[in-house]
Amino acid sequence: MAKRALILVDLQNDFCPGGALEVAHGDEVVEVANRVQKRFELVVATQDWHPADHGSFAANHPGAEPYQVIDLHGLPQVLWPVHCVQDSDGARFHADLDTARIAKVFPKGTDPTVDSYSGFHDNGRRKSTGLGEWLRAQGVDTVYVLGLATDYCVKFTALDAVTDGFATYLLEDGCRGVELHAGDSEAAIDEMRGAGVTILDSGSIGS
Ligand code: VGL
Ligand code: ZN
Repeated sequence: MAKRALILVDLQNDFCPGGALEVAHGDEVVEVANRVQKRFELVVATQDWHPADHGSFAANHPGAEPYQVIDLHGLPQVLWPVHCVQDSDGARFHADLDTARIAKVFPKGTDPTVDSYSGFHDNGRRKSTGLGEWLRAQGVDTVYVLGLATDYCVKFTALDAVTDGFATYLLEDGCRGVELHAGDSEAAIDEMRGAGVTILDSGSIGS
């Protein structure tokens, strides 16, 4: 029998309307997250959790503007508005998210020198967040992913799950994208599908 876990990606205020890095309709996925949790015996969450001096913040690069791409210690880095600063309101989970069944939260993006879109590894794949090892220790071989944002953290989390050997499903209606460029979310879905992620709607896994 497959042992399944649900991974809730970055369901945080800063990625919801009114937040510092708002994703259009990002708050709409909270209902999906709450509804599908009961289909899983194991639920985990990732949390974008940056120190104020994080290298992904445009504000920390004099003269730079948000959404510009720079080289950050050898990796291309989109510069973002200051978001999800540790212990700030913006970094907290959306107030309507049911957190009672979240077995463990995996913070990411804590190293100021490298960003971490994936819930598994930093963008340079130098360090693990511990998520993959923890899931394996629980006997998990299958993961379902939803959250924010489709074209960044959701995409890289799902791709890493495949790379790490998990059977990987994406609940597409439980995701919304940043869409820096129109079509980014659709391209991300195509990329995930091409890598072996099965794309589903939350309605297809029961309610
Ligand atoms: C994210 C950009 C910067 C995300 C996090 O959660 O998709 N995007 N930090
Ligand atoms: Zn971030």
